[in-house]
Amino acid sequence: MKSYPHFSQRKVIPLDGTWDFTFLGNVPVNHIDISSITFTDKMIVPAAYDALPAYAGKRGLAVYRKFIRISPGSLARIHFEAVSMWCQVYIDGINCGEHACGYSGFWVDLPSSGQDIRELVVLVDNRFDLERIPLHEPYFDFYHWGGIIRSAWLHEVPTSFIDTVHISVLDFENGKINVKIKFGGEHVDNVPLKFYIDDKPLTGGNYSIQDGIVKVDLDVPNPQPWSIQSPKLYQMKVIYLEDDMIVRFGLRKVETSGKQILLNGKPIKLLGYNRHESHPQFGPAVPDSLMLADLQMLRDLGANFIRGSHYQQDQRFLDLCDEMGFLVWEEALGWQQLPRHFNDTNYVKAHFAQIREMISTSYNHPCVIMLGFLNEAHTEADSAKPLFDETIALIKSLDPDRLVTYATCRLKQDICLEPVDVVSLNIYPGWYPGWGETWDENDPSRLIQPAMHDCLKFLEESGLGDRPVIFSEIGADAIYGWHDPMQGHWTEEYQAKYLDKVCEEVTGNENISGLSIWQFCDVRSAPNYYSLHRPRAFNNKGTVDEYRRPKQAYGVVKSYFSKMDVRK
Ligand code: ADA
Repeated sequence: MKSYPHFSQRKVIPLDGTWDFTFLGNVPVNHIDISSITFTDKMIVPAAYDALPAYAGKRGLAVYRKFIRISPGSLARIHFEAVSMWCQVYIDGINCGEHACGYSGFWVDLPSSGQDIRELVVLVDNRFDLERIPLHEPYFDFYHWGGIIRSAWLHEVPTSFIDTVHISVLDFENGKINVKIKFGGEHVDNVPLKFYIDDKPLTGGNYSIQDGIVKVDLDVPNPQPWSIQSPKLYQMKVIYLEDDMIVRFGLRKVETSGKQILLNGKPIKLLGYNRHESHPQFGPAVPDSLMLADLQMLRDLGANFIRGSHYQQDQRFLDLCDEMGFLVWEEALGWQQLPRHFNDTNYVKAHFAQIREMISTSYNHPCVIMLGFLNEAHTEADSAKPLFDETIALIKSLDPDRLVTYATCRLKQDICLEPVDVVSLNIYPGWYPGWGETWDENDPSRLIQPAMHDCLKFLEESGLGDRPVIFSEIGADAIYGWHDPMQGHWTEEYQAKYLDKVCEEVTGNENISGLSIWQFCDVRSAPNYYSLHRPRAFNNKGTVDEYRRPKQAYGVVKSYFSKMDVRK
């Protein structure tokens, strides 16, 4: 499934499929002689090589090769939708660039050549290396895979070409939009452009370029809003001589009013789940059909909201959310970052780069209503505040029509919350200690609702009660198929009881604007000592297991969410 943008004139060739492959293992990246590599295997793109039994658990340097045909003398660039965790791209032995964030899309420009058959080699590394790959840490509670895990595309472009088309909705009811086109390649002062909506001509003319950008206000004919129950989407095609780009957008507005989140001017309660991109067979490189199956289950549960934890989402998934009417919180890669990160220039540079990539890549999705970052970072630390303030300011400047938030698990010590639009709380009363449980406890789920009330009271008293609050993570592990009369931790019964209390509170309390249960499905976690808390080295808090088999809690959540009818 080709995610947007699409192209009707530009020559775009898919690079998915079989590549030559070899796994070099634990070798230094800066002493690789590309010309002397022997390719001993094959690999599929997209795929995570370490999700395949032959390379399961292996960490090291892998090398991919594919011979590609590029029209002699033409300019070409490759769009990698995601390579995990680090890569370096070579064409005919020439280093064309590298990238280090396993879930973020990026482009690599290729030098032109008189040859038509070109040798494309990609070094891919899934080892942890804070110098080269500062955004990935081995302590995160999800597995870090290796490979060209999302699709790659070869684009042949003219000397001056369309780089991005971003659509901002100025007035969703009357269909007023602003189209911002960024150009790449040779500098030009003005450009002839034609605009089409759903293939019908809208307007055209010569436009002067300011700082490589053209901005045009346009009116969408007979505008219909995008909503959960009626997710109306439009295609905008921009033609620039022999180049073009087709993006898809929806007319919708998201804002807050006091404690409420409004979609198209109406209050909405967000009810749903955190979802990792993960499956035992595929790792993070899940097929389209699994994405659809997950969304069909979430729709069956009555959910309208998905937090894409904890990294940039697959564009195919966001396209499906646009089409099926889901609201999404997308966030940049992060998990409990520490002061050593906040004070590390290398880390901070990579952090802002991935924020920019995320915003540019997902800009046109109506489903994305909230942007987050740095999940559960140590926001009690003084050194966190400047980074959080700067990050929130950057997001607001680049993407002013979306809500900004981050998930905190340290509310009472958090010093960074002031600028957020929505307060998002990750709490685990009744599961992890620290919420008033006692050793002779026989039902820690009794602690859940008091803890939620305590958070709300704290927010009121600390001046943060003036905006929406959502519980962005709350849940309990259950081993699929484990039933026990004691109904203690790890049983399906305890998880069902736990989520019954969570959903009862959220659906019955008008001061709570949303919930994303942790989590939709069980996912593979880090294979280190942390696994002592992770039976099977999985995070088992899924309402379905890793094969999407429903646990007892599924029926409980479905009964509450469906009663709220938040998909109407
Ligand atoms: C944190 C974290 C999640 C997961 C969860 C858990 O809230 O954000 O990724 O690790 O805890 O299951 O403990």
